Amino acid sequence: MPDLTSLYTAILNGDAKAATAITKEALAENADPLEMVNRYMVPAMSEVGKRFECEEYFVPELLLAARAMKGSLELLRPLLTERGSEPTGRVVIGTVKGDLHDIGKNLVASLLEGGGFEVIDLGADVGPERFVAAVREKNANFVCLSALLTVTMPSMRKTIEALRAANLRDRVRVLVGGAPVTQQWADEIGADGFAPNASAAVTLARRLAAA
Ligand code: B1M
Repeated sequence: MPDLTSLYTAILNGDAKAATAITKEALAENADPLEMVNRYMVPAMSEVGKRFECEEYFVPELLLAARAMKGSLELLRPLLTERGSEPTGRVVIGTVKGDLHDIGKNLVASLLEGGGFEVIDLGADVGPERFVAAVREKNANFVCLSALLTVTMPSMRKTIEALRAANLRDRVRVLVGGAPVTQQWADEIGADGFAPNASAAVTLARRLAAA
């Protein structure tokens, strides 16, 4: 694995052009895409968050870093989603209502695809009624909810309640995740599981699919 500190720095600086070039180079040198994500790209976004918190960075810097991260992820996506032919399960995924953060959710979606799941990605700012409609239409057996803001976490509970009201709750496993989400929160809102990161989400979904 080449030293990709420059990828970390490019994302931190919001330099999408450099991030894309470094990603291409690394892939040409057979770097492991998942290791690139976990060792360099996710830590860069965490540092962006820390700088935002201490007012060293503001929303424009967040947007630039997100653009750089997304550009690199787009190149890695085909490698992260490679899988065999038989789907392990069908997942409806989305970031909950009021929340526009979609980078982590996209990563979870890619790894789930790579882990053998068929994934229906509803995007960000998804209301409970859209999750309900998608589960019904697509006959999904998993729902993955992402939230990055503490103020949007209650939308997770509302989505679970909406699934219950539509008599779909027993048909699906609901998994939750996102930076402010915890196992305790998952238990409190009646979710079936919590995953702290994308790889853990795949492990959990596979375990539940096999149960
Ligand atoms: Co925002 N933002 N943001 N932001 N942003 C955070 C989340 C924040 C923690 C920054 C901070 O203060 N340190 C803070 C939230 C504070 C809080 O609620 N406690 C915050 C804020 C305040 C805001 C705004 C309100 C800022 C403003 O406008 N004043 C605003 C809100 C907009 C809205 O959503 N309505 C806002 C906007 C934005 C941007 C649009 C500029 C941009 C998002 C761009 C995009 O996503 N397209 C942005 C960014 C980039 C961030 C930070 C810096 C990085 C998020 C990220 O992409 N991380 C973030 C700081 C941080 O998280 N430390 C921050 C990388 C990503 C790979 O990690 O998303 O955690 P993450 O996903 C992980 C796991 O959490 C897990 O797996 C993923 C991969 O391992 N996971 C799941 C995620 N979803 C899962 C679902 C699952 C399982 C696992 O299902 C089973």
